[in-house]
Amino acid sequence: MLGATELLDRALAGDRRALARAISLIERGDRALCAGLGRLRVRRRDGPGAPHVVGLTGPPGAGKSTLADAWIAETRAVGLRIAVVAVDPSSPFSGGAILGDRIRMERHTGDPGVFVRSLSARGRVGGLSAACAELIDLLDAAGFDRILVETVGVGQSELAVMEVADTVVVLLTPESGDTVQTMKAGLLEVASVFAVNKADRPGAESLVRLLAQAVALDAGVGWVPPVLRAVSSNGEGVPDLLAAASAHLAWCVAAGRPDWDARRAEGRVRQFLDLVADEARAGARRALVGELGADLRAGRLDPRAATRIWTSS
Ligand SMILES: Nc1nc2c(ncn2[C@@H]2O[C@H](COP(=O)(O)OP(=O)(O)OP(=O)(O)O)[C@@H](O)[C@H]2O)c(=O)[nH]1
Ligand SMILES: [Mg+2]
Repeated sequence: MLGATELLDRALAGDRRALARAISLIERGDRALCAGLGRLRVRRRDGPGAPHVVGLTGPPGAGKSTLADAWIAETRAVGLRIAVVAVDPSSPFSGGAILGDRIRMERHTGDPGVFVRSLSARGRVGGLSAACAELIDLLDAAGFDRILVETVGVGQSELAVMEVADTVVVLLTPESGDTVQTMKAGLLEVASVFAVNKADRPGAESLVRLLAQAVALDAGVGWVPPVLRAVSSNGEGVPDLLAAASAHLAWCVAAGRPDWDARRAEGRVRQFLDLVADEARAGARRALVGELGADLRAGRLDPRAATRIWTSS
């Protein structure tokens, strides 16, 4: 077995199997490997853009993976290297959606400028946002120019993952009208760009209007998210989405990066909290093999009392 340092060296030198293995270790929160990540030359620490990290979020089946596939093609057409991370927030009991993603992006396998990988956080309570931030550091150090992070839904865990992105594309479909009504504030908070996908179906125009109105009402002095339409399955509108994402990045830089810095700051705080949760869980597991565990199992201690004893020890 390779040590963490050698594994990372190989991954950075372009060895894909080493990269895949390193990512598996990140998923498990391997201490030696994650410590090694801290020593990498991560370009993003100096500012946004290299690599440009784009979060792609939206309801199940909105066409995120289809868009990611088209995004890869556009990016390769201009010679840039791109990595796609499909974050799998499902519990180990309900997983499985990822296989479809793999198959969908299969036409790019064999292209050394493309790397596609799913990420789950099995065994890490702190979960996905810390693992995702660590993975992005690794892909950054490995020299990818663009990193696309696909997550399903627009809830708390997805927001956490989105804090690692420079630019967030919220992908909706003509069927998403109700979601937009109920989640309007949350969507506006997270979106850098709105994309109404499946614009080949009826109802796209009215959703575009609804979103445009919501954006206009919310518009302040900062970045105003454009509302675009796309048909990811045939690539229509995809170049405009890439252009809008690049424009958002350029705005972040030109405006003294207020948006970018705020996201990064929240992301760092959340990553810290996640890592503390991981550590606490590991510590508590160790405590279970001793007297505390025996008393808990025998019913001499209730879980809350055991928690008090463990946290004060
Ligand atoms: N008509 C139409 N169908 C589309 C379009 N984009 C994607 N689809 C189809 O929508 C279905 C779901 O697409 P995916 O790309 O898997 O969607 P997803 O958002 O990644 O789904 P999850 O990862 O499961 O949340 C597939 O059958 C696609 O072929 C589009 O622009 N128009
Ligand atoms: Mg998908």
